[in-house]
Amino acid sequence: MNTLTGSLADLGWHPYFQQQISLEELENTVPARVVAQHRSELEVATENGNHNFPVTPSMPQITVGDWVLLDTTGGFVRLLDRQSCFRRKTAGSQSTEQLIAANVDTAFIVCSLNEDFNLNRIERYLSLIHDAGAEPVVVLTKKDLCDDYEPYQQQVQTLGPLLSVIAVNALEPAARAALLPWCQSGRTVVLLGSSGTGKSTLTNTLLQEQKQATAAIREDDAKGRHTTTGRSLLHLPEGGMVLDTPGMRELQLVDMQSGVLATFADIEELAQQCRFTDCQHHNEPGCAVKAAVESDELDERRLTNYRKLLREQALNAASLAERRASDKALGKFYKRVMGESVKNKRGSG
Ligand SMILES: Nc1nc2c(ncn2[C@@H]2O[C@H](COP(=O)(O)OP(=O)(O)O)[C@@H](O)[C@H]2O)c(=O)[nH]1
Ligand SMILES: [Mg+2]
Ligand SMILES: [Zn+2]
Repeated sequence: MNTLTGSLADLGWHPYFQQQISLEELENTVPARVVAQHRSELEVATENGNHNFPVTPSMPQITVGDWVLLDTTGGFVRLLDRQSCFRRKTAGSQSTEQLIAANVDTAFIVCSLNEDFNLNRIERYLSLIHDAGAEPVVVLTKKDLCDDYEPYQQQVQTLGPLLSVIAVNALEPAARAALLPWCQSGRTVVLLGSSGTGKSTLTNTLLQEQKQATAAIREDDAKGRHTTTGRSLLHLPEGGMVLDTPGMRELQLVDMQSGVLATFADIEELAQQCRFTDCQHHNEPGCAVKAAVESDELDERRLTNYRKLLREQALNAASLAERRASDKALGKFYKRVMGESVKNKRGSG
């Protein structure tokens, strides 16, 4: 195995990816990181600079942050297994899942210290991040517009004793200093959060450059406008990479029971002490979860949200499975019809 060069490592190349490459591939292919999605092309970064290659129907679903192998002419060879992957159910009733980003080390949950502040929403993002396999950091923005931010910070901290919670003014260089530990060389960060919370502002502060368009907030409803459209991985001066995302209005969880359970590990632990192993924590005798709510050890809001997110992900997982099954059946049908038409052509020809 060859040693990691500085620039590949800078792009986020880890032994995890190196291990997936055969000796033959090592000689005949080039690793490339997907840094942007254009209309019908993917932009990749390699040790020898960036270039684009076209997306074809035979390719697997590829997203920003993915590692791919290219042949010597720059053609797609294969997608490498992901170390982490962010997915969500697409907006609307259609049961399809969308990949948001891959191979991300840290996700900043960006939430402003105004009307946007919402513990339920933070728990939703935590579930997504735990499921993806990344480390969450809660970044509370607009500290300068908040009279007393500490109570908010403490509320977020109740979601997990080990959770990093940082309050910043995203417009100030101090925000950059506070977030630098997660932005070192070879690390990849994604910014998640509602529109108008300051993700693009933070990105610019981290880049020390006004690269991302930001929106002035409408004072009346504390909501920003959608200004970030494309998604691309940007290089930070420190060597890390950052992905700004547009606000996702409807962040539906999909098939991520493990993410929800990890986010609510405290409830899972309490549930171990319930008298019945299948306790639903409603009115069963000997319910340790209900007892914790009554003694104020557990926030009732948290229990309610835990139930809601579990239900939602189960529902979405089921509709997605149904969709996958019907896609598969449709695929088989097409294959059969196509096969028959080929046979017919042969027969008539
Ligand atoms: N005062 C103040 N304004 C902020 C802060 N963070 C963001 N903003 C403003 O909030 C608006 C929305 O920010 P933007 O970065 O576009 O949000 P995004 O939709 O999450 O990318 C912009 O006008 C920013 O200048 C902050 O910490 N303090
Ligand atoms: Mg933005
Ligand atoms: Zn119980």
